[in-house]
Amino acid sequence: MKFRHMFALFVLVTVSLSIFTSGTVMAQSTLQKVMEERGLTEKDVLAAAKTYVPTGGRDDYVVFSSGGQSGHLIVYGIPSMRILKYVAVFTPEPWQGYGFDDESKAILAQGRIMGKDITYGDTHHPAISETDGDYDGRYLFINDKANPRIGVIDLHDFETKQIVANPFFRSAHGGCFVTPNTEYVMEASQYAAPYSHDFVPLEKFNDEYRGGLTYWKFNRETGRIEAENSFTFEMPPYSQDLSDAGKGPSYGWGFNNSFCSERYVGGIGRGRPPFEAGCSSKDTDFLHITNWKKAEELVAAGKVTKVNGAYLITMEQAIQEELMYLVPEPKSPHGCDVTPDGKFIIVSGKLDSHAWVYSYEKIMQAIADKNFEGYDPYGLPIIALHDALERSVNVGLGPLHTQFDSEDGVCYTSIYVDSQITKWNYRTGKILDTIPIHYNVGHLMTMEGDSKTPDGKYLVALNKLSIDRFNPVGPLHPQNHQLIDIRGSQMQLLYDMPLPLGEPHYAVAIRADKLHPVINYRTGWNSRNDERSPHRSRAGRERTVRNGNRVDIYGTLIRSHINPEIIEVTEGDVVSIHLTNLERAQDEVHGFAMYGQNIQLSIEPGKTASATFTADKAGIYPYYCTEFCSALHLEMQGYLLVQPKGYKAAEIQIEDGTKYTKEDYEAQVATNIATQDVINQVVGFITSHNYQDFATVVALVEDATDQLGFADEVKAKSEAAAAEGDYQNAMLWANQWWQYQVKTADLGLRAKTFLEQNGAVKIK
Ligand code: RUQ
Ligand code: CUA
Repeated sequence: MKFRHMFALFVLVTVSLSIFTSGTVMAQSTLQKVMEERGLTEKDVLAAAKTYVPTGGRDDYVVFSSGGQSGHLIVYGIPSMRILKYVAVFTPEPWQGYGFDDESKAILAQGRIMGKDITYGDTHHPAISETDGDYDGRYLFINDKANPRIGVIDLHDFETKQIVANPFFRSAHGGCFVTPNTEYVMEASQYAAPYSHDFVPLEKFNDEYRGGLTYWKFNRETGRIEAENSFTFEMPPYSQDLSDAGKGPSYGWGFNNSFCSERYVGGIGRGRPPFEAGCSSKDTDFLHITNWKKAEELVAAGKVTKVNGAYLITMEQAIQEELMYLVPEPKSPHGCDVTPDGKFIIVSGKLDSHAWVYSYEKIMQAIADKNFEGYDPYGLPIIALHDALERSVNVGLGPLHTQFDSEDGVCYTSIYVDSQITKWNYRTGKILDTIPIHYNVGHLMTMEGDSKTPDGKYLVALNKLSIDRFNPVGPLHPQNHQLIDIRGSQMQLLYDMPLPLGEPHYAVAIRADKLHPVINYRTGWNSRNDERSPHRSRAGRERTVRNGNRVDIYGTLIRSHINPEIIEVTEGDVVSIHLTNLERAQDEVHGFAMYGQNIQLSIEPGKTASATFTADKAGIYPYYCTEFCSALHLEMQGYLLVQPKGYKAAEIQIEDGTKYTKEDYEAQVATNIATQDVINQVVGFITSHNYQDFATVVALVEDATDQLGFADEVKAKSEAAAAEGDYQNAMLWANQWWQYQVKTADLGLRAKTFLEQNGAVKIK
């Protein structure tokens, strides 16, 4: 700590003022005043300038970070470090309605373990889909270590589409890592357990407990994992740890490090030394090397049998077919990172100070020569360390993970015990730079840093502890992501970002221009499975269908009303409310919350979402829209009336609280006519410009046209009532006519502003 303070002081006094010599004297003095007032150094200001994204600006990279135990995914931008979204994966998330609408409940149900709902996840490693070894921005995968599951997120809308649970494992740490064309998603087990779901005593650990590595088959067309075409390598009960897929020359192979190859079973309570003692007593563990390409051919040829309903390549078969090999790894290793050129695999010795660089070429040579130093207790061939190793490099005490720079050979390793990042060259073994980190760093991430062509530029240290960094908020501190500039020869710390969610183990960063998410859905869309919803409805087609005690309500949402506004059911009915958002305009989301039923939906433009519940208690249940969607958002409301069994409706009519006259009606009509003039002017502006070239505006115009159509319908109703001298209803319908006009004008003005700001040209 002392050293770090001195270092900061040193920088403070030595950095020259030269960077501020340009610009006006005025600006300079203002800047200096702010610096004085806030106690900022020039180094601080430079760091701020490197991370600041001016209002309205966008980030160059988008990060997908594990949300740790929250079971979510955290999305943020670089260099600004602004959080953009949490994507719910394994855990309900109310804002997005995830785990509240029937559609997403079905996704979460895919992740049940032995029939139980698991509503958290211990997420560790997100992976972006790849094409030819580069991030393609289409899909994202993330694992749950505690309950071996994988979530599949489609980046066209940033929603979770699928959860698969591993048929063999009881925990899975070494996922998700994808093969270069996302043929497979790798998931390795961690804590060995019997493959059967039965009780097997610990005494049978060596014989019946197993580790393993699953290659989940991914179908790019459907965007789903195909459990039926996936296969698992049975592995010894060593704790398989992290994985990575070969690329370039090593394409077709996968690599996993491991620890506790001692196969030690602790038991403090039984008087035995704990796991940690027995699991780190040997000098070496094993790097597992698997040939997935050849395994895939065996599966296709029908040579692999299914266990627990899934393909299992037994160790016996792997040995026979020459699919799996081991190489010793020193010192309770961690990390397993294939270099961008696919020629080397870097594993760190967690309990010493070396990173071990294995040569793929040497490994293949040993395999070709059948040059093995022996066999493990299960008969797996072991390649001698000196036959596989390219070099070992002293990078600092407790090295963990390695990421890569755009510059050939340059890489960065997180050093847990020494709390630093070491920049070094895996081709020469030279140490290039180090930077201290606050405090223990786990993973680290460079931009597109585990793809075939890393961008480098920035590095984020994902720190395990954040003592002294932020305003205190109690014993549980936020997590800390530290942004480091790696563009120069020396690394420079720019920014600390507190993350108040879980332990975000790993993150991946993709160039922002590779992501092309949609802004709305086709009307009537089930976003959770990406199909048209059978429960969709359209304007004017809202209806209630009763079948015994089942009631289905097919409703719609549009600024600023929910249709239906009154729902009547009988105590004991099973009620499904299906709501379609009729809007198309960007960000015009409606929510739907109801008293006492644990219902909160998020219905984005075009989406259809459903909520099913039993109306088990008679009573009055207000519901409303939860997004401030328009000036009359608070009026976007309704009542569910749960009537007691045998209830007879009263004969009385609803009496309006306010009475209207002919004069009220005429005044409203005058307002409406004036409003129509404004609309006409806006429409004139839009149609005289090339608005068709702007998808955002086209969507706004479509919504506006809808609203104007509704205005015409109720205008007719208003006039009909007036013709009969019913000024009460004439006035109410005239007011609704005006509401539609206001929404039309609002949409039109948004479209006009957009055109003005985005350089639309006059065409007529
Ligand atoms: S690993 S503890 Cu990613 Cu360093 Cu999970
Ligand atoms: Cu819709 Cu508020």
